[in-house]
Amino acid sequence: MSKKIALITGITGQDGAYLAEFLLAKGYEIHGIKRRASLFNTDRIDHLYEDPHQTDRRMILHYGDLTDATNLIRVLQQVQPDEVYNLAAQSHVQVSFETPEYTADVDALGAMRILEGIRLLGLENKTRFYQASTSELYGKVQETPQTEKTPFYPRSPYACAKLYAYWITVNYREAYNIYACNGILFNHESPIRGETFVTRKITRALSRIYLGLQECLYIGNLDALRDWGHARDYVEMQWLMLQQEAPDDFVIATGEQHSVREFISQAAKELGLAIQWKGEGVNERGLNMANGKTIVAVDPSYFRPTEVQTLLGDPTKANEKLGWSPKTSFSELVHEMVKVDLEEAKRDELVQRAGFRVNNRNE
Ligand code: NDP
Ligand code: GDR
Repeated sequence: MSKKIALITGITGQDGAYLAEFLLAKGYEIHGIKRRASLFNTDRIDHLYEDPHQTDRRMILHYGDLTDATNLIRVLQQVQPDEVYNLAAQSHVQVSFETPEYTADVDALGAMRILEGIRLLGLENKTRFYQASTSELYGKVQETPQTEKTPFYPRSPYACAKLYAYWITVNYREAYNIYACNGILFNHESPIRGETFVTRKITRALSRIYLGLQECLYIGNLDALRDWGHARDYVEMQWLMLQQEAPDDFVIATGEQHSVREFISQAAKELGLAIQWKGEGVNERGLNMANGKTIVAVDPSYFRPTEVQTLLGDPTKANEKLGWSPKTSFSELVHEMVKVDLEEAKRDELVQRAGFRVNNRNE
């Protein structure tokens, strides 16, 4: 049997990198869409990189953008993929309040452009489509825990855009018989999570505080509750969803919930730091119990105009129909993230001691 071909949008992101690794190990030929940037932007997949001058490559990158329909159609036509994983997005909820139009263009219309490309090229019976849907769709939650049947109530421009993408995926499945699925994924993290999402921000900052490279972690809503899993476990599900007899939509979650405050305390524990919480609301602080210094402080600039206060997924359907269950526990996830960020911080400390500048961004 000839090898399967997958096209991954968002291959340079967290999930794209894990999925690329996963599909290569399965013997796929993979194609990824990367954006033109003024610097190299392929850090997360550089270990998979194959020299473009080499013949017989199994990983090929194409320049492109989800806002550019002609580009997407040309790439689809050239690649003729068996599977498309649409992971590309302006994926930051808070940033979406500042860039609502762009977020809608990429996250909502981007999905439609790919589906329409599949249709225009007559690939409806060949190409299977995965849409990276999100627990943010539940927003102001109507039911706990959330299942595939829980009503949506988006609370950000990001979630509103993803709502369109969710329904256009369902619509193209029903209208044109395309094998198209939504994975409604709850938050998933890893050592290669973007540095401005809360988990990575915490593990990175606390590691740097531990080594004296940073004084304080400035944080937003400490009470937000999330169902955090590991990205490595979740990409397996993205693939599994495209291997079934019929397309369907699935919630992917751990079924366990923790607050941002708990995440901080757990990460601090990993570093041997004990945190004492003092004060309330915007005045709440986390003190290092060893020396009484404030190492965590609330900064209201991280509050969102409309917040998603609580999310908890029920992955029963994925478990029963796909035999999937998450492998990594909350404490293992935090452990792995802290371990890698501590190594990075140690490297930065050496570089700084040798008189060179390091990236001290703290946002
Ligand atoms: P990342 O932010 O790490 O990656 C996003 C990817 O999309 C990057 O490769 C980025 O490229 C690319 N991208 C952004 N804008 C465009 C554009 N206009 N055209 C083409 N590519 C673009 O996200 P994750 O890997 O964490 O998430 C993957 C997908 O899953 C996203 O759609 C996200 O919304 C969704 N999701 C994520 C969850 C999570 O907890 N991680 C949970 C539920 C859904 P570049 O590297 O150049 O910036
Ligand atoms: P989220 O992830 O918005 O759930 O979207 P994020 O890590 O940004 O926020 C989680 C919760 O933590 C609170 N929070 C902070 N968040 C950030 N980024 N920075 C802070 O300083 C901070 N302090 C508190 C937030 O208010 C929020 O309640 C992620 C993205 O990956 C989406 O693309 C994806 O769809 C969803 O997860 C599921």
